[in-house]
Amino acid sequence: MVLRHWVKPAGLTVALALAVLGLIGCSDEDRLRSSVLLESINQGEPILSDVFSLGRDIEDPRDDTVPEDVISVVFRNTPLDPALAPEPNKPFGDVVITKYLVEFDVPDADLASVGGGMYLKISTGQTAEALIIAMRSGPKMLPPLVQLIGGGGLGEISGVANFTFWGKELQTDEPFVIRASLLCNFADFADE
Ligand SMILES: [Ca+2]
Ligand SMILES: [Ca+2]
Repeated sequence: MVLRHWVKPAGLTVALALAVLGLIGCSDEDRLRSSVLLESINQGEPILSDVFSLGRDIEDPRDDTVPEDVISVVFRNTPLDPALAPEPNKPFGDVVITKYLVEFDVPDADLASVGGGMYLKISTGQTAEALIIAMRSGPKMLPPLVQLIGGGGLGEISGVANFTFWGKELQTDEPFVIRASLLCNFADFADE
């Protein structure tokens, strides 16, 4: 029975090479009905996390902020068995991403993870994009990131952001997990 073998927890994994565009791997058990891939994350670019922004008016301190980092994630839902040929919005093969977590691996910095619920439906054969918060402002107000403020982009701290997305197939509730990693550079990057 196809439904029984649709997907297994952690059966689908995706990894992005650090700072390398695109997909480098994904497990594909041929008995699975659909393959859910993280097609791109932050357009394949490292996250450039500005620890302080002068805002729209660089002269006026009243709109200065410690910004959150919001990035784009694009998932693709591909039917693995062409004979099955499920169609969008038909009973089978649609998936939904329901939760995500970002954990940071940054030398000499213990940065709080970020995550929460989300709802992104990806119909079979389709792609779908969501914007997620990859980094909150709070950790930027604490050492060591706060010490980068005013550095003019010279001081920089680099690490890795590890993403986990949890999802399920809508009709069967079969769960899956997708993981990816991306370089993340923190600095007081120049403001326009
Ligand atoms: Ca300003
Ligand atoms: Ca800045």
